[in-house]
Amino acid sequence: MSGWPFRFVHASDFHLELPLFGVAHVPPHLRDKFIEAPYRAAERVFDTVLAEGARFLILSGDVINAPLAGARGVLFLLQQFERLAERDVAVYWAAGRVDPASRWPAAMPLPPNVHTFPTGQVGHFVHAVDEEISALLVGSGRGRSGRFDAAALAEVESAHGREHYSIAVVHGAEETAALQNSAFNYWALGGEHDRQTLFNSPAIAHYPGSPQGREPAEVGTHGCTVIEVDSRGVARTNSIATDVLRWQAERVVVGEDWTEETLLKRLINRAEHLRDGSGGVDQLVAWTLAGDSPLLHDLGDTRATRPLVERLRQQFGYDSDDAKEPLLWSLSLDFDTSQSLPLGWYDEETLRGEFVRQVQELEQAPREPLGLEAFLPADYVDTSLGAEMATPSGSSRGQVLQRASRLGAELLSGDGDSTPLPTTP
Ligand SMILES: [Mn+2]
Repeated sequence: MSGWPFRFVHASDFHLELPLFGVAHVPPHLRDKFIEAPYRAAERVFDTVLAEGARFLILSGDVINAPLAGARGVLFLLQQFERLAERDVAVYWAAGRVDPASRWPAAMPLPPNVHTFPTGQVGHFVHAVDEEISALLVGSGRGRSGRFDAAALAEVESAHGREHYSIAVVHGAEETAALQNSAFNYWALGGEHDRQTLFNSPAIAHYPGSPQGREPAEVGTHGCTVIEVDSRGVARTNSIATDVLRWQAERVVVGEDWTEETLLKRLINRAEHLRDGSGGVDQLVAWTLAGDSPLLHDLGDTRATRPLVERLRQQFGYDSDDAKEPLLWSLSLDFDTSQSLPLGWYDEETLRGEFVRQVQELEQAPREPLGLEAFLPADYVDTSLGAEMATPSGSSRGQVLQRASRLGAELLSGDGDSTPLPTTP
């Protein structure tokens, strides 16, 4: 086919308006990074486009909430688009949740190499280089429902014959079967912040994820995807890491005979391993201790693990003068809270029994308010923190209750109680 082979880059969910979040305390030496990381990661996406000699860049939505990001974000994108224009590289952009065209400032028109898909209807572009046709791009901005119309996209695709490598550009979700049944060669999807491939042969449906993980749950490498289409029209995808701060969740199973020293040694080993395997990227690590070990019972609650966290921070969390190693900042060291309490406790006629039964009732009634906002100083009640405490979102509500259950049961067990807190699932 004429114009083949060629390469393009697929990215989404830059969310330039959103710094890193979700931790109680950001150490001063990492504050700038928390704010700058989304911009630096996005810039690396554009670097990748140029370095890979890609013909075009696909943006599958949630690139920027312009009013929130302000002039800086808008100017940043215009500059990056300009870099691509200088090398004759096009951009195809389908809006997501936060970046409908109406939010882009009218006084700052997009350069002519940037093509946006309409919202509420399907649009298409044919990407041609030197009069050689390489790709047909069909897409639409995200509608109110958050679902896109795979059939409407497929209709436009089939109207343009088979001589193109055909790409659907959309933000949101649809039944995988509906995507599989269409004739598109590549579904360029957006809206998932972690990378995900729905299927990859013979056609491909792929979410590249955000170039930068934003919160503790977005663990692991984040980046963009390079797609290489060969002369037969067969594509190969290659993930390129662009993140500059990487969230990690590390689970350590504590051995039965471990002492605190053994634990520290293992944590240090694991931290070294993580650091050496990060490819130079700084990392933020939430540690979880699990297992059936008396040591976990001795440690009791998270207060006892603070010296361990301090030790890890001292050793891995700061720049040293001599070595140029990436940083590894330990956010927390927690116990695995998914482990259940002994069933017998739920039947006891004791304060502890009463307490765990109450927590259980709250767990079984997810709409029941927890009333935690009552513990906040008055000034905070009307803030976002107050709102989150009044109605914590799904998973954090469960976590709060599990922790409360464990900590409360532990405190109510007292020193004289010989029943150790269970540590196995
Ligand atoms: Mn998003």
